Amino acid sequence: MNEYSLLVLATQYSFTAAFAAMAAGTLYFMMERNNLTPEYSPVASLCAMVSLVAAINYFVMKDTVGLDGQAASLAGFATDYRYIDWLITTPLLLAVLPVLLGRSRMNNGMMARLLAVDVLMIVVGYIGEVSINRAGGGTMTGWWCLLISMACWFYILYVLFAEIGRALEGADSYLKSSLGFLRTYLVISWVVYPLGYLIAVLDLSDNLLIGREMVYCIADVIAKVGFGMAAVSVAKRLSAMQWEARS
Ligand code: RET
Repeated sequence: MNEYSLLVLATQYSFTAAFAAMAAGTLYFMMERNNLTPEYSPVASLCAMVSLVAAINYFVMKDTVGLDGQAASLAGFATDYRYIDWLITTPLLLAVLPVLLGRSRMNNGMMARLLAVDVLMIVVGYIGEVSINRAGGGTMTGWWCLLISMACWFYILYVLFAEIGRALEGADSYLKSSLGFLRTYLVISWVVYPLGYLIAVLDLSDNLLIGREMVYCIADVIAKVGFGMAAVSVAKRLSAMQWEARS
């Protein structure tokens, strides 16, 4: 039981690394905010909020996982922290796309529906994960929650691709291609999360459950700081286009 494991050690350190990346991201987004027009500055504000919330959560999480290469230390980690983080950050991340799309192109409560369904997806996923953790393996509740949460995820995909796709018809070609890129980035970077849940509900090996935490740390940086950097660079270009059109 007291066996030293490199996988455990790397996973433990990945929490500290993710904390540092989120903190650096926050500083970057706050500074970039000054380079945007008022219409697009919320993009940088949203990204800074996302990385700040994550930095705070990682600051707390890193102190609960230990740094000793012992699986027993990592076992004390509460997945609940992750869900608290996702509950706050995923709606903020999703809100970036409608802001870039522009108020005039948004339709009947697109933003509100996106955010509500996203929150439902995370809350239901949390209920499932808690039931799995309590039972120490897959449960019926866990499977039902997966099903409902996946349905929410598909609804989000529908809004991102069908509705935003329609809203982009006739839009400027740069806006079309950059939003197309950002939504694809978002979808791909979010796929990791339901896969991590599957590892728990299928009750796969302990090493996979440990590795899952390291993958989540990396995925979080890609989905938050990486996505934010791409979104801010789009917002900068759109801001420059606005300035040019005005001068
Ligand atoms: C759950 C439960 C199982 C089904 C699905 C899920 C989706 C989770 C997602 C999380 C995204 C998190 C991000 C965090 C950091 O930036 C809740 C695991 C579909 C999509 C992007």
